[in-house]
Amino acid sequence: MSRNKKLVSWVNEWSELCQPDNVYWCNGSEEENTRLLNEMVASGMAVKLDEKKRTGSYYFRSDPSDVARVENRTYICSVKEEDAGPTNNWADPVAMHSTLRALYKGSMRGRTMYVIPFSMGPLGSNIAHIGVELTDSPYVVVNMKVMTRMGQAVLDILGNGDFVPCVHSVGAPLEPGQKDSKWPCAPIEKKYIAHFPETHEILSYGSGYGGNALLGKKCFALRIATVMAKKQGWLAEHMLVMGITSPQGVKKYIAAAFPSACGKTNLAMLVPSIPGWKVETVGDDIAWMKFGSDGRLYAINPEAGFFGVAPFTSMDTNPNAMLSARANTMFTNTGLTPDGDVWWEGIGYDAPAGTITWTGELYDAQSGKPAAQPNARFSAPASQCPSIDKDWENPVGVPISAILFGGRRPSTVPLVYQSFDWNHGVFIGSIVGSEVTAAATGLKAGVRRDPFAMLPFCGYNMGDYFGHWVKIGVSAPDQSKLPKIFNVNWFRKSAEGKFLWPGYGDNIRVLQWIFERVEGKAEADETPIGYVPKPGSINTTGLNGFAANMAELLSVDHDQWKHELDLVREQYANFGSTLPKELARQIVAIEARLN
Ligand code: SAT
Ligand code: MN
Repeated sequence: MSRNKKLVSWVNEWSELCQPDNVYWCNGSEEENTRLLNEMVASGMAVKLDEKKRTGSYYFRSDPSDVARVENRTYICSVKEEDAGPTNNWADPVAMHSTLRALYKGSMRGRTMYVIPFSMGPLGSNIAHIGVELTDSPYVVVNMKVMTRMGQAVLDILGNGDFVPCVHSVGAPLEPGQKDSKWPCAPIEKKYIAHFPETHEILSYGSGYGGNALLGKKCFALRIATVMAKKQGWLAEHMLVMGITSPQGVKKYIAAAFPSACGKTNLAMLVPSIPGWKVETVGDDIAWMKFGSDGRLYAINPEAGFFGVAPFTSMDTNPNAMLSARANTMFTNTGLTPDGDVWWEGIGYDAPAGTITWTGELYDAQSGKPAAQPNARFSAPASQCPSIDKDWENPVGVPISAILFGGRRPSTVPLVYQSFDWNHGVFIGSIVGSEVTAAATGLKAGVRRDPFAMLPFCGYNMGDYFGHWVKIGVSAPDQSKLPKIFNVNWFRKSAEGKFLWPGYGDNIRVLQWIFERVEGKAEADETPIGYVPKPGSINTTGLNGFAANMAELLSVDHDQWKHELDLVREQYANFGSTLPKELARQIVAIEARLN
């Protein structure tokens, strides 16, 4: 319990509306966690994995309709529609409140309402913020325990202070005597993930899965936090944070944003292919950044765990993620082996006979039906990651020397280039995108833009968000200490459609160039689009066949870039008058340099 009057009356108000059988305040203890897990095993919602193979780990299968975030049911409910901007679904806050209140009425009948106090960021850090989530899902409680710092310690720090109010219900009340389903949830047309930027409130209804239900993650640490950050002059970003140490023992931290399916978790935990270099992990998904008293930009990872995609994670592609998930991990929608372990496509070995799929059928490799849902996840404590950085919980954060953007671009975009200055870097962030083929997705072929990899995660008008980035550059206490901004593209292909760059551990070679640029050492050519490595300035020792591709990897084709700028103009037109003039000017300047 808490003496925080606002908190207590808010909990009372919601329990009166949702009518749970009980209200339980989570203390965050091991005993509490074990009891909830045992209850879920008893009810059939969870399977305890083999204690020797996966100590303290559990397996869950979601309803087949509830496997990912639901962007078309995700709303920004600002008072004014234009404050949500052209890239968000807007809904009127008063109307959304009344729709949701009708749904929440009695929605927790037959269930317990859990009160989860949680901190995004190390307890007591001045970059951290506190939220409280009400939920009727014990699955959410045990996952929040992995993904955040939660429980009594958070209430102690909160005192009478302010918190971000988060309400979650799976939207499946139980009538007396009614048997619960293994994964209760509501049908898609009743799912709502609603954010209220003016009051910082989050209301989530109908889904039990990931970012729809673990409200500290995308809902708070990105959508609501972007709103707080704009007001307060800091940055809430969809970025990994990693430390890189050179063979000389010099260490620098970088933050990096990529759209989904570009290997962000793999990069955060990279195992370098060249001797002497070391990579350490601060976070794999979200960064909160504020200027420190020395004028540098400091980042914390607001999360305490990794909510990683399981399929195609293996000891080859990401040993550090595999080792993070070897114990005390929650698995959702992977396959389940007969000896009490998990299995997924691309894990690096064949499925043992008798493996059961995420839909509960016997796995048959010939059937074409995967054992793991493609978005199957592991929630693993970050502290278990072999590459975890010693300062990952430092309340001060880590000083950021460089910011990277990137996407999947088979053509046009070189392996790496550096912006001329901060605003040019903001431009680079604003045009991030991945190329999609019509065949693969049923969408229009072309570059799907995902500015700053924040398209589904910015809680306000994206044009104003660009403006906030411009302002951060202007308001920096010391311009010379701003991080340098780069774009990387591991996915460039030859005319024959072959990848020109090996990726994975060899990406350290590009990080080395970036590291040396920050030190003022590595050489670059000034091109119309930015500073591109001089031939020979990227370490290709031991790269074998790929070394011959360097010229093509680093080439800047003027015609392709003129076309790119036409596409950027189209993209920018959506933002109307909210597009900062500093960005519009970038197009003009690059075009002039191309001619
Ligand atoms: O389900 S989450 O939003 O937490 C994960 C993701 O979409 O990247
Ligand atoms: Mn993410």
